[in-house]
Amino acid sequence: MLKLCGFALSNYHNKVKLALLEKQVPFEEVLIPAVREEHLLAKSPMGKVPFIQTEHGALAESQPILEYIEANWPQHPLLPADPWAAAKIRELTQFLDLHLELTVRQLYPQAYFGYTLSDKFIARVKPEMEHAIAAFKRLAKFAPYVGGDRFTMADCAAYCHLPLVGLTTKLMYGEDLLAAAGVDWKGYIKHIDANHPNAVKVSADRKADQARALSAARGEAKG
Ligand SMILES: N[C@@H](CCC(=O)N[C@@H](CS)C(=O)NCC(=O)O)C(=O)O
Repeated sequence: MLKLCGFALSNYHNKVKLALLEKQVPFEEVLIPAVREEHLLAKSPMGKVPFIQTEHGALAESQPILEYIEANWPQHPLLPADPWAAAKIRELTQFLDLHLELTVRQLYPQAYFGYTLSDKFIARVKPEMEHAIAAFKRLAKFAPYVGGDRFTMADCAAYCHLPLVGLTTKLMYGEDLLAAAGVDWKGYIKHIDANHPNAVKVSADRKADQARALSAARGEAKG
């Protein structure tokens, strides 16, 4: 059986977990707090979660993992059948990971893990965030799903990343930059929660893991 390895606080772990649950792919969740040891680095060379273990071997990076799952288990598709429509969903999914999440991630060390970033650095990230959010608004549909009228892999990413963008910018700039740009991400999350019990489960597992993961990370920050 496929194994999903990582920890429940991770938005990328949860992106894959939500996809597996929505597609009803049987899997075992193997909770590991970090990827440091050699045998784990052999499976996820950047030391990141999630990675999956399959009959063929290990695979890291959430997006190729989602693509593999979609190709191998076509039931409950997370991509439209039409190649152009599918490419647009992939574009949005990559946009969420690469531009929104990776940009806001630069702020996590101070927002959540007890590190101090320079004021100059924090100020520099703000226009990067605003630029990415303005661009995201041009792509996202929220009709009612992020890519249109169906739940897709873009929702797996959006459901896990958008709250982090909103909450982190609120913590760091005193203002939720997503909401300030007119993105009703809270309404979106409510809609997903109301219609996708699997998402509610992913969130509940994340909340349960929060205390453990944050205290471990803060311990590391103090050295
Ligand atoms: N591009 C990766 C990003 C994964 C990622 O950043 N994972 C974080 C948790 S959300 C992680 O493993 N952080 C621990 C570390 O970097 O040591 C993916 O899509 O899977």
